[in-house]
Amino acid sequence: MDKFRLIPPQASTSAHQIDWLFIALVAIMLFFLISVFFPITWFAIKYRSGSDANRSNPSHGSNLIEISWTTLPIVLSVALFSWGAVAYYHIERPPPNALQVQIVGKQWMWKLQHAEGKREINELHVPLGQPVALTMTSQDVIHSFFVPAFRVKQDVVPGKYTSEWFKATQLGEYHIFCSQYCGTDHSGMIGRVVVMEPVAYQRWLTAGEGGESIVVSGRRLFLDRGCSGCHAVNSKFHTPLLEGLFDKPVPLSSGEIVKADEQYLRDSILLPGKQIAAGYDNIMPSYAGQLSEEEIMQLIAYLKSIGDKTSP
Ligand code: HEC
Ligand SMILES: [Cu+2]
Repeated sequence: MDKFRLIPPQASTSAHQIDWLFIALVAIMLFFLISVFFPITWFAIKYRSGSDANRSNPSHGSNLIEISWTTLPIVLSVALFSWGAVAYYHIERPPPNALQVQIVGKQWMWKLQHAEGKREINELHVPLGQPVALTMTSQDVIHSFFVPAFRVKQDVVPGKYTSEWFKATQLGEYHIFCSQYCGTDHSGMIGRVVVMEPVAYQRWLTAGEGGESIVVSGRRLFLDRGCSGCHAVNSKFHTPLLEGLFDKPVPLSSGEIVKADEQYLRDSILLPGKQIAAGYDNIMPSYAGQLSEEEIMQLIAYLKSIGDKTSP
């Protein structure tokens, strides 16, 4: 890891894709750099003031040149756009069977929790050859989760969930950087990804103080923080049931219809007055400042887990 190299190791499925795109961009740029700057230099010398170059019969335009320098860049840029769009589509959409890891960035460390409950700081253990999806947020300023060897980099923004995913293809340890300047110790906000054999990963995951899974922690919070008292069939308040809610369309009192994604659930808990479910009163208290980012993620994981059940 300490020797000098131009390109980081290619340790994930998207690494080759990104590198080829990058190499193609550099090659095209070099081609145009050479084909423009060599002639400029050559003509500047040939037609310098006082030289006896032949200046009779200057060119007054050429359709061939006009057409080709219009169409060639169009074809090239559309091709590059399509290539980039395909790569982006691939990078932005985790496969459905991906392992879930929750990440909270803060000045100046990464706090991570695996779905099974295992927690880590500045380290991320993952199994070889399995897709891993990260859901990330920040509890203070904007950070960015960057693993050069996997070619993934994504801003981590307070008040918002962002995600990225990768599938590691090589055993080993790789750098994690924060790639968004975030204050005094930004440069110390580094860590490592450890790619393990799946069997070793399972052993690691279940070793030591296992703790409870994220969904179980979320369920405990749901009971302890009084959510369950209101959001129940026999509640004394008129409240929506949360079973079957996740990923479904929700009609709002404003007439809008939004999808109950993670961001919607988050806002419902912290800013209940922002989007009111149609047919209900704005009586839900805000939990802003009362739950840590980790706890909010756990609650959401719980709401997602009961989200599969069909609506009552
Ligand atoms: C005082 C009763 C009360 C408590 C306590 C309460 N809620 Fe609510 N909640 C409501 C009501 C009423 C609504 C519907 C109005 C609205 O959208 O704000 C609602 C809406 C929601 C929604 C959006 C539901 C939808 O169908 O769009 C979510 C998600 C939610 N609550 C989660 C929670 C969680 C998680 C907790 C605990 C941290 C909690 N609530 C605590 C009363 C409550
Ligand atoms: Cu940072």
